[in-house]
Amino acid sequence: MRLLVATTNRNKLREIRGIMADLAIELVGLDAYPAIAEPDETGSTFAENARLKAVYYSTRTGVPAVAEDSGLEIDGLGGEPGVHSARYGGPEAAEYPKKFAIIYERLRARNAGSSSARFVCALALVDGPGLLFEARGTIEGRIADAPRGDGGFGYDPIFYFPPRRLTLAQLGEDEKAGVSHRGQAFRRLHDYLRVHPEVLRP
Ligand code: ITT
Repeated sequence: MRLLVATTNRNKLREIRGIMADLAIELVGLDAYPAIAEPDETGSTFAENARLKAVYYSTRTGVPAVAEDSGLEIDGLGGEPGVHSARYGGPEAAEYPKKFAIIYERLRARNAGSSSARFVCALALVDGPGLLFEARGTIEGRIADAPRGDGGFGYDPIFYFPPRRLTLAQLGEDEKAGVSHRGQAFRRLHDYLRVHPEVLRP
């Protein structure tokens, strides 16, 4: 059984492979389909974008696909960067330290200091245009007073997780997956596929 993990983000792919490792499913990455251009993520919610990406890749490859859309919601910034997390700050802020600087500056301007925040992950499993399964995961925390840690990726260094008194970038990969938004959503998919393997056509 094959399942296309439809993400261009290598860090996500590594985390997802770790979570799904014990299932007898061949997980194929998008590097197997280099000719397919990325879709525009035009949805206004994480769930819409996850569905859009999964259907886009599954209909072009003929393989069942799972896609996820994720991001950081900062309450002190009205939920920003949200669905715009990957491109927050525009092309001049392609590097994450620049995105962090923008966030700290905007939080200071609003006197919002160490705002509460959460990571959200929505995933969609599809076969062609047909939706098979959806799941969502969230992790609650705060914006750290300064970036810390060099594990993980993206916004992990500025996401302080109170139960561990560390940022997500200071947790090991397995430890992060055990508590993270993506870990929660993909464990739900894992449990669904363990019970319903027949939805992935051989
Ligand atoms: P695909 O759309 O191809 O999956 P992408 O990186 O563009 O890859 P998204 O549009 O879902 O993915 O953007 C998610 C962004 O949210 C990601 O690039 C990070 O900036 C942030 N993000 C999501 N999960 C994260 C995590 O676990 N740790 C840190 N940052 C995360």
